[in-house]
Amino acid sequence: MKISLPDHSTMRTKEFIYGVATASFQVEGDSDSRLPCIWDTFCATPNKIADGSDGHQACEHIKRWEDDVELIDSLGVDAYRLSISWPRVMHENGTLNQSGVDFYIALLDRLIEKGIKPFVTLYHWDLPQYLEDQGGWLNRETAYHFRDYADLITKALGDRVHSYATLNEPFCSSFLGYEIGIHAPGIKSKQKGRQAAHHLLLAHGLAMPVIQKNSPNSLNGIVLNFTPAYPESTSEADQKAADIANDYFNQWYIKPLFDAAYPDLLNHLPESDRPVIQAGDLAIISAPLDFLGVNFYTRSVYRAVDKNEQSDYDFVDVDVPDVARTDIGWEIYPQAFTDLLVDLNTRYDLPPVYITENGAAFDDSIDKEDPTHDVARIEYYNSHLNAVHNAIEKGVDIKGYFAWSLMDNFEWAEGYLKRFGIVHVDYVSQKRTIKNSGKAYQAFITNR
Ligand code: IFM
Repeated sequence: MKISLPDHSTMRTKEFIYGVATASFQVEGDSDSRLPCIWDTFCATPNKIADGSDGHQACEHIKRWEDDVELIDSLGVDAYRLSISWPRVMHENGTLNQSGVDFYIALLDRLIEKGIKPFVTLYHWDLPQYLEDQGGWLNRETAYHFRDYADLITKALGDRVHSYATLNEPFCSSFLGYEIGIHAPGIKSKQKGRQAAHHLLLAHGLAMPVIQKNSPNSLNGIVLNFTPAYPESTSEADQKAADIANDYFNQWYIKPLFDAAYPDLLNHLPESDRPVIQAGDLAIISAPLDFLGVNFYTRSVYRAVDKNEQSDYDFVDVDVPDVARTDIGWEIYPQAFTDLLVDLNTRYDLPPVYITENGAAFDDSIDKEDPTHDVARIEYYNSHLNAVHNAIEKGVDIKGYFAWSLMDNFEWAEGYLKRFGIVHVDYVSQKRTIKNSGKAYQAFITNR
């Protein structure tokens, strides 16, 4: 099994950027040398993480980063997407923690030496705990703290960064963290979920001009995740349910960026669930972007709520039977990737798009003899890269693709049980072994 695209595909040229991605909390470990963050607290709370694990050790990337850069280089990729740990580079008094900054400077310098373009995300969910203690993303002030952190860190990193993303997946930070509480900080409230989303987007909008000023030569933008919503049937009611879910989970995060407005759905929410939005906020949020990062994994299917049914929302998430799924239970449906990209391109005046995450969890340990035999993951990459190719053929300006993830790592509420890596990590010895999917990706990239 190998990865292949049609001969004429622009994704087979050197202009198209291929990379691998990770995030600070998921790989770094060495939590003693930084401030505590909301995920340390969440992991320390009983029954929040499937295997009761935490990020104290993770992949020991802080200790092993030099070997990890060699590993990245050996894959032949053009770029590496990483995130900066806010609690590692900032002190509580709002000044930079130079030893944390020095770690990233050394890492970025080594990547550049190897000809690997650094794509840096400034916030991949590890909010310093002291800010959560002041209300976290429910406190408007956190958006201003983010702007100040973005200002200091982008100045400190100089011209080393090829691309900055302000946030990774504000949907996850707000909906999973503050609305249904399955991610840190574990709060459950519809109003708070929407409020956190608004303050995250505000943080992004406040930081954008600062980053553009400090780092005018990098590509600066944001990374959003999308789970396209499909109706269970062709009925009008199911279509409406899917449209509402789409507005609630997807358009909510992108429409303010490009249209300076939330979906109309905002006005249909009960007053008590609506976020507080100040005059001028949407103008800040809709600051121009150099690129949009799109993360895609799966789709969802919805139906209308039955008359006699109790439901928290105006749609019901349908568990489609008998479909191919990854180990995390997500349906494998690459057509939704093409549909999504074409739909976004139709709805909005998009800047160049980078696929900043795509990949799959599979239980590689099923083959205990050789966990690197991950044919299903190669199939996933092949079908999804072809889905991206199809979107380009339909006119979407897509410039790059990042596999999630470089290596197995801490998969949030799933702990270390779900493996997304194209490199296997033995968490006891910390040995890294390139899986067959990593070899297939490497062969595909080097044969361009
Ligand atoms: O591991 C995560 C990543 O941190 C953000 N996007 C989705 C991935 C898989 O769940």
